Amino acid sequence: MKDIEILSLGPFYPPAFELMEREFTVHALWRAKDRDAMLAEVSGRIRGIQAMHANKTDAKLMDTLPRLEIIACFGVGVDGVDLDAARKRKLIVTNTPEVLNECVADLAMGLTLATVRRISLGDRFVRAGSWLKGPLPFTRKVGGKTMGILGYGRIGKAIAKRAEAFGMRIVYHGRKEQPRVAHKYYANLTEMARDCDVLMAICPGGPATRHIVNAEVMKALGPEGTLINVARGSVVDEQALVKALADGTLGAAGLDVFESEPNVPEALFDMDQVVLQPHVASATHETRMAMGVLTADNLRAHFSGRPVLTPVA
Ligand code: NAP
Ligand code: 8YV
Repeated sequence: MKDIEILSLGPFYPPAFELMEREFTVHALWRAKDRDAMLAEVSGRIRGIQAMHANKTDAKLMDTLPRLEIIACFGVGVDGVDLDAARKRKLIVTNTPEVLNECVADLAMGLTLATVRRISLGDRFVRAGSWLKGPLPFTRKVGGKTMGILGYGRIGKAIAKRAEAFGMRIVYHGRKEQPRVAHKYYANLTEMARDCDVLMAICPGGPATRHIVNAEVMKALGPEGTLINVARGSVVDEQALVKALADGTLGAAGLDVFESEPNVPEALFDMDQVVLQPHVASATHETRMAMGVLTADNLRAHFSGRPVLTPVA
């Protein structure tokens, strides 16, 4: 397949990336000293794009690549791709669903425990020698509490399984009630936030969910409530979040994603009720390898004339 030329917009797990590079002729835009010069040189030959979620794959880029057939995303979230523009140009878009469910759910549950039980604070407390002066203040129990899942999809369901094993009750919100799901459904996110202790955001990013977790939702979650965001930074109004945490309107937050990654509001750094992660929910060797292999499998399938494995509808 070396005659097939692929434009890579962002690097993914190196061992998997090398496999893709061995198979196709890959032009890595992120390695180029002069990106415009590289694009001008290769644009007429590019038949596939490989993109990360943070790479903007818009109509303008699509129009500079006249032979483009497929956009293969490394990641399940495709909020970086202008899907309408891709559809209009009859481009195939693929992502990497399912293979990351377990690791993302592990981190989501880990963040829940770390935030509610103040595990990072306890670690800092011991290291600073503060234990010698007295005990850490009590925290809250996780079991018996309600987790409201915003986005009860593939990953949301894997999180629910874990939370139930910790004795939590599950409720969920999405655009529609799901058939054959026993958990209570809320059509209104604020109402669900009012009734739950932990609000777990794991829906897609993009314009439809931008700031869906706003000041009103945080107020409804309340001073004893915890927000966990493993979805996208855009899903949460970050300014409102900082304010709600600072004035105690919202109790605590565990965050893997941010509005302007890798920039994180500095106001969060000094807050003991906050646990921060650098967008690593899927970042294990095993899962990143599986995501990379699936990205390349989709490209291979398409260029062999077979249907891609995981098309984005
Ligand atoms: P999925 O199976 O498609 O599930 C998405 C869920 O979100 C569905 O239950 C859907 O329900 C709900 N949803 C969609 N649009 C919504 C809206 N406008 N308002 C409310 N709910 C909405 O996707 P998934 O594989 O679980 O992945 C979910 C997202 O997790 C990804 O898109 C990505 O942004 C994020 N993610 C983050 C990481 C990380 O590293 N932190 C890793 C992987 C994924 P309805 O259709 O009923 O609305
Ligand atoms: C990755 C993710 O960090 O799959 C997603 O949607 O957010 C993560 O698994 C990201 O896709 C890397 O581009």
